[in-house]
Parts: sequence; C-alpha cells; structure tokens
Amino acid sequence: MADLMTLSRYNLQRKRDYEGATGDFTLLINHLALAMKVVSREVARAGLLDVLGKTGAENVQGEQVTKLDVLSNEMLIEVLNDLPMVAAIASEEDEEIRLTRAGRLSGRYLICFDPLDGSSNIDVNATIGTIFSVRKRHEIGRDATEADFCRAGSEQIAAGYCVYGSSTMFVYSTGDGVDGFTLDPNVGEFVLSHPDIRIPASATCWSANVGNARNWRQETHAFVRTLGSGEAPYAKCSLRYIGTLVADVHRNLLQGGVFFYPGDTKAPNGKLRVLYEAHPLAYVVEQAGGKASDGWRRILDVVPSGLHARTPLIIGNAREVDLYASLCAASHG
Ligand code: AFP
Repeated sequence: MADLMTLSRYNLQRKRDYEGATGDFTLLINHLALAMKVVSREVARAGLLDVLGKTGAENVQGEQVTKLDVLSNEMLIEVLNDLPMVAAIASEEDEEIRLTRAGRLSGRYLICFDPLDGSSNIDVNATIGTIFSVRKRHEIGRDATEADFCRAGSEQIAAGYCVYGSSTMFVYSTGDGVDGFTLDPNVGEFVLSHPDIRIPASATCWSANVGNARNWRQETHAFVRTLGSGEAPYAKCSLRYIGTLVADVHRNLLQGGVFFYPGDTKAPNGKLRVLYEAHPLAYVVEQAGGKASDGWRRILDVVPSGLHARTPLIIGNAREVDLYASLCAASHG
C-alpha cells in the first residue's frame, strides 16, 4: 500500500517541492483526471448504454458528432466550470471559447482539450483518448478572449492525455519530464506505472494514413521510401496506424516511432488541430526527448491563426522528425 503512488499523492508530493505553490494547479490536474475517469467508465460500457453512434449533428469541423463526443465534452466542461482557478475553456467540439462559471474573471488558467480524439474509432472498440493542455493567461480581471488562446505552444505549462485502451492511462507533463499513470479499476485511482517516460532512441515504426499517398508531396514520398527501405536504421521499421492520433503517439512514445499527418496537395495544412492535438502532444513528446514539427517549424513555435486552425504534424523520434524537415527544405528550397 505504501508503494501505491496514486496521481493525487504524486501531485501532492510535487506541490511540496514548489515553494509558494497554492495547490490550485494540483487541484486542477486532479479534476481533469477525475473527468477522464468518468469518460473512461462511459467508454468501457459504451456498448451497454445507448451512447454509441452519431447524434446526427455536425461539429465546427464539419464532422459527425458521436454521442460519446458530446458526453465527454460535457463531462470536462462540467468539472472545469466550477474551478475558481480556471478562467476559460476551448474545446475541439465547440465553436467558441467558454468562460467558466467560477473563475472567468479571477482564474489564472486557460484549458484546451479534445474531449474524445479518434471518435470515428468508437463504434469499432478501438483505442480512443482525451487530450488537454493548460496555459497561464497574461491578464486576469477581465474575460478571456480567443486571442488569449491563440498563442505559441511553448506557453503551455502542462499538457497530457488519457488513452482508453486495453487499460486506461493518464500521461502528462508539467515541463519536468513525462509520467504515466494506469487506472486501477478496482481502486478507482490512477497509479504511477510509467515514471519518467523517455522515447526510445530509435524508431521501430512509422504511422501515417497511406490512403492519402495520392495527394502527398514529394518530401513525404521520399520520407516513406527511406522508412520502408529496409536499410539501417530502418531494417525492422514497421507501419502501425490506428487512426487515433493520441493512441498512435502514445505507442510511438513508449516503443519509438514517428507519426506524420503532413500537408498535401488537397489539404496544405493537414488535418490536425493546433490547439487541441498538435500543441499538447508536441509538449509531451518534447518532454520525453522527442520532437514535433510542421516540416518547417517546431510545433511549439506555431501560433494558430484561430481556435480551430490546423497544422501538418510530424512527431516522434528526433532523428526522423529532423529527417522529414531536411526533406522539406530540400524539395522546397
Ligand atoms: P476523429 O476524432 O474525428 O476520429 O479524428 C481523429 C483524428 O483527428 C486523429 O486522432 C487521427 O490521427 C486522424 O484524425 C485520423 O485521420 P484519418 O482518418 O484521415 O487517417
């Protein structure tokens, strides 16, 4: 029992390490984790309840909204709304930011999240997840605006995700390495299972939607040729693609690998959203010793043009992300 390092115990211990810490941030992370436990419970019994399938509505991205999407979004909003330290929330599912009930004027933190990443995988029981990030706002005492959110990812002070897979795992960083906690369903607690995650030195797999190859630019084709060449260091490099970003990145983080959803001739900015997907995962992967780029810039330097702006994303082992960037530079001069 003494060894059972739960997320709350871990956070309390860390709080003690920071002089002047008020405990607000610890409370915030604990509440985020609580919301994800509830989402995990709903995901686990999705087939039993009437929550599978689509609502019939479309979200701001023009995609079909599933019932679990809505439920997860509501769950996170509900939990965050009453926290006095949270000023405003931006969700992938909502067109505009939400000012919170309790902290809209005095709250110091801004939260971004993708409540259910990979929702097209829900109905087939494949891994899905929740992604979040925390920023500190520059000015308190007034309502937050969209501009407060549309800033570089390097301003994030914490980011992480929860994957609902064969077990539920909460992985996060506060800028001092990355730790992973597995949900013990009997105790109902996240327990430290993967302390100080570091991405392995070499990539064992690459992940991309090869169905888009017809639209890829030459740098992406050249990249795939190298990864699939069978030559060192890619002799044992396999293709692995789940189609849930957070699950693909999680696997690559633990086993070594590179995920890419590049810009192409059809979608120059790719598909993935800067604030809800690219920024938080780039933060985590960098903290684990990896890299994330749009082919030209470090993802954490990208300032989104709007709440729902998209970006090409190449993320994972530093060597492969650098290789992609060099291929971009070579093909576009
Ligand atoms: P959904 O949440 O709408 O399923 O989108 C998932 C996602 O944003 C990301 O998690 C995947 O990596 C990517 O889309 C998959 O996109 P493709 O279906 O085009 O491969």
